[in-house]
Amino acid sequence: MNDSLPAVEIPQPSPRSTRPEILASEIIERLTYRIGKDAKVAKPHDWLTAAILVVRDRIIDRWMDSTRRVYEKGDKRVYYLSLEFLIGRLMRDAVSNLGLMNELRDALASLGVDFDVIAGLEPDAALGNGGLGRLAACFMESMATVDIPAYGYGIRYVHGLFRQQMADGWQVELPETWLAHGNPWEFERRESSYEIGFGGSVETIGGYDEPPRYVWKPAERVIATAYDTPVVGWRAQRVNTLRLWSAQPIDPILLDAFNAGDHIGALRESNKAEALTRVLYPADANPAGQELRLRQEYFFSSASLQDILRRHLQQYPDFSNLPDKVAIQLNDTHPAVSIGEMMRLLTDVHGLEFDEAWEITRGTFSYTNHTLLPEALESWPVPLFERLLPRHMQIVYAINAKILVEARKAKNFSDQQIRAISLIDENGDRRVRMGNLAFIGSHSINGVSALHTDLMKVTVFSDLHTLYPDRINNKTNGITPRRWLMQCNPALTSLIREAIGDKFLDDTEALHALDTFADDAAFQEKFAAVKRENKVQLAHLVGSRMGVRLDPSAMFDIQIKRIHEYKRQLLNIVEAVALYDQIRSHPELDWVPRVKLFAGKAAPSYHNAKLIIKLANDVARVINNDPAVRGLLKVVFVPNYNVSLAEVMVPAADLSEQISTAGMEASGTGNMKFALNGALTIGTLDGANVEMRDHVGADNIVIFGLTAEEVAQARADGHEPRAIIEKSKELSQALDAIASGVFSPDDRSRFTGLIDGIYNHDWFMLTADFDAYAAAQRTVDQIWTDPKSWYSKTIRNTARMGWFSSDRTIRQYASEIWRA
Ligand code: B1N
Repeated sequence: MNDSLPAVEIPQPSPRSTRPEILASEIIERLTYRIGKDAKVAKPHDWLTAAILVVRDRIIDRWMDSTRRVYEKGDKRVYYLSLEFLIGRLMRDAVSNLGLMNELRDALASLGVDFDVIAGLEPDAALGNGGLGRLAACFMESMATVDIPAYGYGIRYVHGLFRQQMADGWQVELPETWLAHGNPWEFERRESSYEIGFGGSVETIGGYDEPPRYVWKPAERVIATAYDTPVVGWRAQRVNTLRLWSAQPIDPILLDAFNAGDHIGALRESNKAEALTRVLYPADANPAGQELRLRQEYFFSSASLQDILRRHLQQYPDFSNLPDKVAIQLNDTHPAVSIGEMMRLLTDVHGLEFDEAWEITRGTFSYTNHTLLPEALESWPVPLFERLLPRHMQIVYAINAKILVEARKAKNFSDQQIRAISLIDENGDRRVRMGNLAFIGSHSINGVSALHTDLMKVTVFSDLHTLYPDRINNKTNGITPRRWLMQCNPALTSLIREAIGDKFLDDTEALHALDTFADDAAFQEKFAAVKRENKVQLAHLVGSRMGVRLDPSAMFDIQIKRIHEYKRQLLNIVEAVALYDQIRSHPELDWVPRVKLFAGKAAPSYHNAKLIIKLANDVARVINNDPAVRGLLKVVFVPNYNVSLAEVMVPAADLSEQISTAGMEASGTGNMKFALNGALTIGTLDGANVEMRDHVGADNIVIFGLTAEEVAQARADGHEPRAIIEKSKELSQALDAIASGVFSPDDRSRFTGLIDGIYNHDWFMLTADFDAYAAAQRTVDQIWTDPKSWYSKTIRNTARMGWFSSDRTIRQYASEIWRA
């Protein structure tokens, strides 16, 4: 949205009606005049587009009003910079937050169209990999809900996260084409275009009797063009903007070359520019260290900063008040080069002195860390960084000199401490450390759960924490209760409203009132009926997509998230194999019928993750077809996990698997979604699980395994998996079965490497936690066999998860970091 106000009074359009008759007639109008289709021949897709266009008009009124308000009041603006926004579908969210659901349903019904059918056709906007990107999407919705003037900045990838297909149980990646039918939610903003440079050289001007000036002469340039999507808050009090950048060439075609017959060469520049924003890197807490990735990071950082500074100068004379009017949150280190870009723009372009620019920069930026995994901490080889961004390299050295001198003088830092806080990693090939840059350039550095924040202080950032002891703080993640309760679980939402009224719709912590119903037999019955109906729906989905029949009276035990060794899907699979052995050797026992459901994508280059998917599928085939199991255990790997699939699986879960090696999952947010929807959690004391236990009560969550401290101790003492395996009969049988090819008769050695890794080092402590995990699963079985106890616990989960609303998280960011 353009924030400048016209000088003359322009009449405003009258706000749009929300009456179903009017909605219906407008839908027909859009269908005819915007899409060019006669209602008689319109396809479901056309109806969807027409409906979105009508909904969009209702958003625009609020959108303009929100933009105007922040300008007039001179409010501080918050900018959330993220390489990922994992949004999913937008229609249900927008309609529900506008309060238009019943009206639109009626309008469509009067035209013979089913809202749910067309809503199901909308493609997911999957511009993210997993938790980090989904958190950004939840935050955007919550910032609009709690009325914070905020802009999300990111990249408009032509291809979001790949589509996962199964070929004989192996993951195959296919391109995803969410823009194929156009995107009615976005507005291209040609007027908001910026030039972005790469490479070239830096000229120094002056320097005798005045401070030198630096002029970067990039060798390559591309244009960044903005596409805006409105983000509607709950009850539409505020509509914010998600601004995504698309790369375009400066010259779409080199006509001279084309005319001279070089048809491919004529398009080379153009292709190179457009390649910048073509695909999302499919990396989740994995390294993505290619040059194109750094180009993407700089491209969107530079475009966003130019836009932010332009908007500021439209309203204020200079940048001295920037930290009072602008807060920029870096979502992990992916946009950390923004700190260098801010320094370049303030000094080279706007003429500020280095020290003044540095104060402004640090006052404006704050940084969220999302992982401690060493392989995910970004760093770039100095030669690459210097070649692509020569001026930024100089700025990095200048910042480094300033900080290291300060540390040495003021804090008497040792050589070892200096090496640790330096922006340049000197161990081996020299690299620019983006985490240290983000830390040093920010006034606030936050972790995403209490445990993760504590660990940040004693691991990666321990020396920087000594230097700046007031900067690290915690902001435990949250989830938006609109998408993750009200929209994905309407039946539970209605049941809660019947029981405790509507207050929780605006204040999620009001769910506490449900506590008094936890042991109420009549309420338990209704709660169980809602869960069962959600399970029936998931069973339909699995049946129609995969041809596998699920019994909704079995326990639905679900682990859905990216596939990663630290998340330990393998622990879950090995336990399934052990259980399979037990069921066959003790057919006389009362086994609890279970369905173990998995879903998740593996990074295409992550060999073991892909092997784990294959193992889940191989194990599923054997167990599901063995008559000796008598249907007591089923294993299902549901392909192509995405936000929309999560919206069906989360409400249908009885048991939520949150079993990462303690100390390794920064927070997790799926854990919160399940518990809010009335699942019991089986989990380790990792990430936000720790705080979930504090909120729901230790009796209402099943915790097992080593603590983060014990894991660190075990590793320091020299963990010996082989000795542990030998002591556990169940574990050794299960591992041997997998390693020897019981589940892979077509290739008996398929999993030997995977299992050897567990025998030889077991970095993720599967063996150390196996017995405790298996025992915890039998505890879960016991609770399940007493439905009164089961529902008493799961109702208390729903009642006590209100604190994990992202509205709470955002309020904490606003008051403690942004001061907005
Ligand atoms: O961020 C989520 C947390 O809830 C998860 O625990 C955490 O694993 C996740 C590089 C990442 N950390 N780091 C990433 C994503 C993409 C990439 O290229 C790292 N994702 C997380 C939200 O706080």
